[in-house]
Amino acid sequence: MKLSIIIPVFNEIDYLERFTERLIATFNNENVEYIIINDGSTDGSTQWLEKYKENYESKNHKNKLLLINLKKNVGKGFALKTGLESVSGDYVLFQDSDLELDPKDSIEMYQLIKNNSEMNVLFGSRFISGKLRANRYFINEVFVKLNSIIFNFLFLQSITDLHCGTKIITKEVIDKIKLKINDFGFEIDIASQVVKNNFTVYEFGISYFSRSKSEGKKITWIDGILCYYYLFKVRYLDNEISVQLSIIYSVIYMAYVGSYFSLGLGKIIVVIAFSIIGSFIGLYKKLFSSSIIFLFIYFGSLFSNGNGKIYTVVFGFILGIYLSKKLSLIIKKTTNLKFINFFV
Ligand SMILES: Nc1nc2c(ncn2[C@@H]2O[C@H](COP(=O)(O)OP(=O)(O)O)[C@@H](O)[C@H]2O)c(=O)[nH]1
Ligand SMILES: [Mg+2]
Repeated sequence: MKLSIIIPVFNEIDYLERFTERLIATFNNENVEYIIINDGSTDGSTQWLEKYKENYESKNHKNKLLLINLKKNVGKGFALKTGLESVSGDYVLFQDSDLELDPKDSIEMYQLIKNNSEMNVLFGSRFISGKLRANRYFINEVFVKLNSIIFNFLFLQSITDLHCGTKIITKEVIDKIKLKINDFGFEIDIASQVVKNNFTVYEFGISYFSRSKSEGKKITWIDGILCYYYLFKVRYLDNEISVQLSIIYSVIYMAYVGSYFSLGLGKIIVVIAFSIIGSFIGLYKKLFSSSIIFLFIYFGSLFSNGNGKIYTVVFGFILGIYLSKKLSLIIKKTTNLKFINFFV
């Protein structure tokens, strides 16, 4: 078994010495390869790393060290993707180079995933650890938790730390997913792809020692705002056409159904809530199933008047979900026409 460790570096001159020492000491006895992606550093990290590599190679270590110098700074996601192109191990570890996250935790994670063949994806989490932890930033913490909740809501998952840099994934999974986001949205990209491909995300508690901007932290509030676009993108834009169509279709009819309830400001809120429900129906039900649900909502609306209507509509909705599932199963069993998958 071999582990490929991908290490993004951007202007980390203050940490590189301590970081590399700790990393090598930790993984020395394992079969690993180090892939350092230096993403256009301008603070002397480049020269330091080149010298370090020379020195490392002169000592005849059994583990290979690869240094990739990118000319211009593109972003953490791009650097990690570049690193992935050179991977030759069975497992890939993403390891930040800033000592906020400890390589000692990463090797514990590696032992775990190596010894559990059913595990393909192991994410580090700073929130379930019982390990040493020093986070001095209230706002950062709130956003990490909030984004994790939004991600979980959108993908029906239960991940505790969406933005943790430490992750181990088998090469097999890496080969199945296609990463697209170049900046700090990388973590959202990888989590969403893993989940969309039906791999189970395991989590392991790791320690955390936060650093400040003046100590070198690069992530900014702009990255924070971009996260919401990325969350929307990975859930609602990066889908097959059949799913895109059913999302549009069910958002429209659910907004229409919602517009029948209450008045004024209340009405707007109801329409928004119904549209969100519609977007979920679109994600999980294709055009045929979605239409069955719509039909039953319509039937429900015929059976009563005034405020009581909501109950029969909800009943129709639930019945529609149940029957659409049954019907889809029957249709899928009785036919093997390919185009059916587009609708059912
Ligand atoms: N390649 C690359 N790495 C980056 C960039 N920005 C940050 N990093 C690296 O990504 C890791 C995490 O960066 P940091 O600013 O601490 O963000 P956080 O830990 O995600 O909050 C560190 O190892 C940085 O050197 C970038 O633009 N390119
Ligand atoms: Mg960091």
